[in-house]
Amino acid sequence: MKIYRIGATAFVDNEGSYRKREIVDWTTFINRDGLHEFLKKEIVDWKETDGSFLDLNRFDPPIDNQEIWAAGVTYERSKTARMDEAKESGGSVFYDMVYDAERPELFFKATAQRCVGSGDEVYIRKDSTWNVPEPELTLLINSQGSIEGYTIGNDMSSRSIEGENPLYLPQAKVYEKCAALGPCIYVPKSPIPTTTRIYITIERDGKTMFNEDVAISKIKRDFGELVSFLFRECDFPQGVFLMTGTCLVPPDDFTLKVGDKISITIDGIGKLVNHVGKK
Ligand code: DO4
Ligand code: MG
Repeated sequence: MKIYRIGATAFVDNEGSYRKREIVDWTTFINRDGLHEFLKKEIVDWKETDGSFLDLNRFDPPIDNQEIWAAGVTYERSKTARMDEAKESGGSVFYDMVYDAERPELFFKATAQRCVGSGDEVYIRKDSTWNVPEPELTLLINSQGSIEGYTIGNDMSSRSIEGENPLYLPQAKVYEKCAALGPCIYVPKSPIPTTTRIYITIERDGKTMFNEDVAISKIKRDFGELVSFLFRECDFPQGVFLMTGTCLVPPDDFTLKVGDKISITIDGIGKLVNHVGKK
């Protein structure tokens, strides 16, 4: 089942049959144990609709007041890219260490206010010379620490700022429109399969600049392990979204430009599309 949010209305796609209803409190709606089972029963009373809403090219991010966190250096490709970018600053060693350490890298990525949905613009920092999207499978975790759904995340990043000094990570990662989530929350009956693939395409003036894909089985860490570290000393009364890290890194001579189109697809979930805009 997939939940899309358009304004105050939730649309549920239940394997090709569609229902909709106005949702007064999005947090109460998504933050629960057994979201899949709940939805199955709940939507019986919702209004039937057709699938034409899927033709819209904009969806609200499926978030209310949850925090967005991110895991880093969870794939080998992320480790090597960051070791290269931090060579001059002497920061490479930290990426190497964290990849093998027991404690994963977890960082605060965004408030809902800094997050956009599919069809919205994301921004790049004006004080950054090297900017990339990071396509990441994103977990919806409820307040009890249980993974209830999945969405697509874009962890927009400044590689020049991050490379200058690893201590600049919050500035490389957190700024206006630095995160995108969507187009929906995928709520399967069982955990997403490890054969699931993530695909990214970056287009400029209709020309493909970067196109790659990877299976999530390449991840070094278990999702349960990431969640358990995240919940160690933090409570999330409304639930939380956790981006699980990137494995798809454009070549070092590539940087995003205003107008670029970023399309991220994840099997089973759908496609998150954003253009790079300007503040
Ligand atoms: O350590 C820097 C950020 C890592 C990250 O965002 C990722 O691996 O996806
Ligand atoms: Mg990332």
